Amino acid sequence: MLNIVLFGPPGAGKGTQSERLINKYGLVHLSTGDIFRSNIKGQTDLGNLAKSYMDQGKLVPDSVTIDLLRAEVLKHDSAKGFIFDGFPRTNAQAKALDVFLKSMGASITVMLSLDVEDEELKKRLLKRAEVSGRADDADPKIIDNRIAVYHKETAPVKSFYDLQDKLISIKGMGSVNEITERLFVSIDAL
Ligand code: B4P
Repeated sequence: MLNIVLFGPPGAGKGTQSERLINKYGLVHLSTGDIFRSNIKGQTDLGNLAKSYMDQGKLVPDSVTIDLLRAEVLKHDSAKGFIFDGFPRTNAQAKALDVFLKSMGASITVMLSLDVEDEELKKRLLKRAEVSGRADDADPKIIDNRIAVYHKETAPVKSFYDLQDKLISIKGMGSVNEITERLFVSIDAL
């Protein structure tokens, strides 16, 4: 199995690049952000809970997110592999994912971490707000909070994979095509 953690700050291009990777490598794309947004749209209990955190730029609690992710993986028992987009976002999520994959006789192959400067992230998210209707993209203060939460709670997850020799940092500045090419080169060299 090829199991990729596509990692990076909010607006780094995880969702954008995931679309291209699934086409080339035939992987199942699991985006916790997308799953939360579809629950918000359907006004489910999970959606209402997630919205109360996402609208403030906070992370949804680990207990909820980990259970959700496990359930999604189990829906795809014949998958060639997964792209985990936006998960894990905390060390607790990373540990839980390792334990869960091990129970299935699998593991993470690589973490591809997109490095993008904070000012560029803010520009991208404000631009997306013009079309996305996402409350968490529209307010510069909430964007600042998402970036601060990333540096404090999420960036440490890189060390978790670095210690396992699975971290590859990718320059996430430049055109979408240039970044896709860098990702393809790294994956093809695995
Ligand atoms: P996510 O849905 O994961 O999304 P994201 O961080 O906003 O963005 P992503 O990196 O995917 O950006 P994209 O490609 O779209 O998270 C949203 C929220 O959900 C979190 O804040 C949190 O509250 C919650 N959540 C999700 N997972 C969680 C977890 N595991 N635990 C707890 N909470 C969780 O790119 C952004 C924009 O930039 C797009 O408009 C795109 O077109 C543009 N763009 C991309 N690449 C570009 C490039 N190279 N140049 C110019 N623009 C580019």
